[in-house]
Amino acid sequence: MSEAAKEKLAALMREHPKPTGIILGYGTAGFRSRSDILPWIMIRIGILAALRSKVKQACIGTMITASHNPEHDNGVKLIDPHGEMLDQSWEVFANNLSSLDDDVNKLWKYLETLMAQLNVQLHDNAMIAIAYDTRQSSPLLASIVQRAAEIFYANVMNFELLTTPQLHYAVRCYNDDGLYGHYTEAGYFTKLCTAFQNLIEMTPNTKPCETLAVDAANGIGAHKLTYVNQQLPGLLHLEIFNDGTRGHLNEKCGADYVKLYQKAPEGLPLTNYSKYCSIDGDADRLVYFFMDQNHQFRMLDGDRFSVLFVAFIAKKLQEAKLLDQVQIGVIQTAYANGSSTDYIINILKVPVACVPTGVKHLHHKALDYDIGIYFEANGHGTILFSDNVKNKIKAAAEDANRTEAERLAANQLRAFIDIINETVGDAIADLLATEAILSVLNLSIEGWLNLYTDLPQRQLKVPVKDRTMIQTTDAERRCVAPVHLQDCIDELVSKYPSGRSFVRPSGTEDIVRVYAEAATQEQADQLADAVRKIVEDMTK
Ligand code: 16G
Ligand code: ZN
Repeated sequence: MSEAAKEKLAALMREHPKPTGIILGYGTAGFRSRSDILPWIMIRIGILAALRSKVKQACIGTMITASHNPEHDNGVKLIDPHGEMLDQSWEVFANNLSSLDDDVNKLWKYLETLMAQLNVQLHDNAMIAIAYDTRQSSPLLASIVQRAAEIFYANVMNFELLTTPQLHYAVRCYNDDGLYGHYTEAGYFTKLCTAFQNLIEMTPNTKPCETLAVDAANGIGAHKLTYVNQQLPGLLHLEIFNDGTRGHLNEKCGADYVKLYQKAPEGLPLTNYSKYCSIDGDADRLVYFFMDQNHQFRMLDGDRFSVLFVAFIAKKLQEAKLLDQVQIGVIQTAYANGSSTDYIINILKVPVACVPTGVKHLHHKALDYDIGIYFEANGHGTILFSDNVKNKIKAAAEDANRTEAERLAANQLRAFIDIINETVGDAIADLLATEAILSVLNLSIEGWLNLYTDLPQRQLKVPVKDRTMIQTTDAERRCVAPVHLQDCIDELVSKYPSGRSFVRPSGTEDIVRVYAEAATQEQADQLADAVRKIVEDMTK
């Protein structure tokens, strides 16, 4: 391999040395840490992105963000050719590169072996798309990724400020030769907003969208949502708060804060609007909320989007006379409120699959259906439509032998599909989809909330000596270690009407999480507390 490339790499490593003793693993959120200790890992990520691109002969995305974490954190993750998350088999290469110290000869030797194994050459073409959120540390980290990738002969497109889902979308479009849309930011907004406009305008008697107050978490979404207002005058109006001009990123605001503390964010007036939503720092999570007649805070989380989206899709498939030809499925995790699962199975008659926590598990399972709808309770989710179902809907919309009502329903579905960002959960796309459905179904936010009543629930964090002592099975719903822990949980749960509880080790923090739900809040709290005590006892 080229000595010149190796020398450039050595120079870059000297500029951004790896701090001694640091260990960073590529997890569900990629590499994430305090931003000041991240520059060295950006060198490794830039190289890995270039190699992945050479192997796949496609553009690979590199998103720099720490999502809902505080401003001083940052992170990076790779995006695969179809806009999905990096294939799990490559996480080990990421971890190997991360564990290597700053010895350019050793690193180079590892890379030579890896390239031989992957059957690629230093000079092979590569294309990388980089973007970042609003954190101060982001531009520097992006420039390091770029320089490292260029040493490995990658062409780099730096989109600079984008939401995470916008970059996923751009990568998909770029590699699909425009079939999914145009890969620029203008292409993204044109696709989503045109589809929104079409859906509203083709539907008779829609309910006008009331102004939606948005808590933008002082992050990237604040900049981007202004395009929605520009593109949909008279159709949708967003009043944007926490736009980064005053408050700090994700501080006492944003979707994660609202979901976790089950309370309204700071920084917006709670009396002036009929409905509100919060997105997170990189705009891939969304939750809605409003103040009810008794001035109580009411939240609509990820489970509610699943229910709303599946209700709309099933209704339109039925109207288009396509329902019996299409397999719909909803994918949830153990955190989904039991009432939402019951409603989807028993009222909407749609099957529900449960998978372990983490977007990659939900996304993967959603591929099993013609239409796979997935949301984590935290507000991250999207819908996957198979090519087969897209073709069926298109054919129905254009079939002159069908009634006007059938064709309208098929056309509504076609427009709806184009609002959705199928690559990954997208707060902007999910917001547009939600507003469109509420308008088309003539549903108020109270009407949406009243579809079913959540079971009261409680979540606790339990610090333990070693969280790996807890091992789970059955999509994290049951414990297999320590022995007898599950028996004890079962016994406790049996004492509570509508009781359910599970424990799992966190993948992102050094704690064990306890979840409990029951018929009343008091009972959910009691059950959670009782389970916490057993966990503490059994992990001493
Ligand atoms: C990560 C996951 C998220 C999951 C959360 C659980 C992705 C992109 N993100 O943020 O889906 O809900 O971890 O965290 O997969 P926990 O393991 O600490 O409960
Ligand atoms: Zn996020």
